[in-house]
Amino acid sequence: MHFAARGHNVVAIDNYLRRTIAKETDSEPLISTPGLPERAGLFEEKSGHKIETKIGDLSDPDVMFDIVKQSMPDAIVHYAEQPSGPYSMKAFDEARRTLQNNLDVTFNCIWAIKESNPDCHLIKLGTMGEYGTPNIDIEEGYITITHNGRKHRFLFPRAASTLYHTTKVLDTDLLSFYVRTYDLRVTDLMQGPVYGLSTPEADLDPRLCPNFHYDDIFGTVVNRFVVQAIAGVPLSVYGKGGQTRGYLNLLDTLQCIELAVNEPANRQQLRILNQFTETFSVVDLAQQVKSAAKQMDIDVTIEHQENPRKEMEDHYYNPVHTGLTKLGLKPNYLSDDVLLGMMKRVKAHKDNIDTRIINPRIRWS
Ligand code: USQ
Repeated sequence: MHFAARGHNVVAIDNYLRRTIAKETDSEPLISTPGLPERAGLFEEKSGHKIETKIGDLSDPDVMFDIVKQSMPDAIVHYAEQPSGPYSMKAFDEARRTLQNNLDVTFNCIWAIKESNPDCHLIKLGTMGEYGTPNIDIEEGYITITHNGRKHRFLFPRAASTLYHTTKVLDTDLLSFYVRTYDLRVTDLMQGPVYGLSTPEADLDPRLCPNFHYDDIFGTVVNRFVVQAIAGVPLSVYGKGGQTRGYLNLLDTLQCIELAVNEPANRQQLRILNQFTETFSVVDLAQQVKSAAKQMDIDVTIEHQENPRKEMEDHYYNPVHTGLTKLGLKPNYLSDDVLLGMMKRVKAHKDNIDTRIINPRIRWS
């Protein structure tokens, strides 16, 4: 919708994998939305902008090759991955589905571009979680190492903490290999946890709302805390809450993708951009949600729960994020006003909140 509203010709393809998993795991979003063709129709009615839609599974090479050949895009935004860390840690079937889907789609996409549209710029959604939480500054994709008196530039070391994040590490290696070998144009966006449910296009009609999850499987922590505040349940800080991540507003996600599309990567090297606007710890986030909720006369409690994940709860975290700023990113930071806006919107759908899907149902061990 963001690109169509800016005059681009957009083709969107989906196989409803996330929707299917959400149904299978009782993790329905707060606001239910119609399928892709219905949403595109609604958007056209409201805005006058057309989006062509297709339902198909891009992990099937025929589907991928056909759509790339038919539409010959200038850019492909690849969002077609199973995006939940907890889901990928559930059991063998979920792990296998995540690994196969994510790597197959990336692999097919690379080959479709290489074979039929080598000028196409691929924008691949990676994750800041690829880097993990090392005890040194995190660079933007690459690091120069001096060893025995000689220097070389390498991909920054990766150490993910879920299988899902590990599939993105593997994607990065695949992309790096194919860019080096076949001179493709690829940008890998290392995105942090996203929050928000409002964009100018999505706000045209409630049925155009982005997927807003608050469950333990698909819900990211800011969205979860906002819903927990409205539902009157304690904010679920996992462990000590010193886990620090780089966050960004949904509006900034859209800006970043647009900036990447408008200035394509060159062919010599995989372009890696760290995509977040600010860092904070889970405890600091919980405090901010608590104080914003007070302005709505909601008294929030914060509860440190046993951490279902295996991750550092107290660590150094200093990632570089200058690439997107240089391309023109204007951040929308997490202010009390942003939180209040989210809370008001969630409050209007309070009756939909199912408190049974808030507590962690999946543990790493
Ligand atoms: N956390 C809590 N309480 C909660 C939920 C989460 O303390 O109720 C903590 C987690 O333990 C973690 C941090 O908050 O330390 C962030 O968790 P999250 O669930 O918001 O994000 P994560 O699982 O890391 O994954 C999300 C998206 C994923 C994306 C990633 C970016 O689901 O698709 O890749 O954010 S990043 O985290 O930078 O890798």
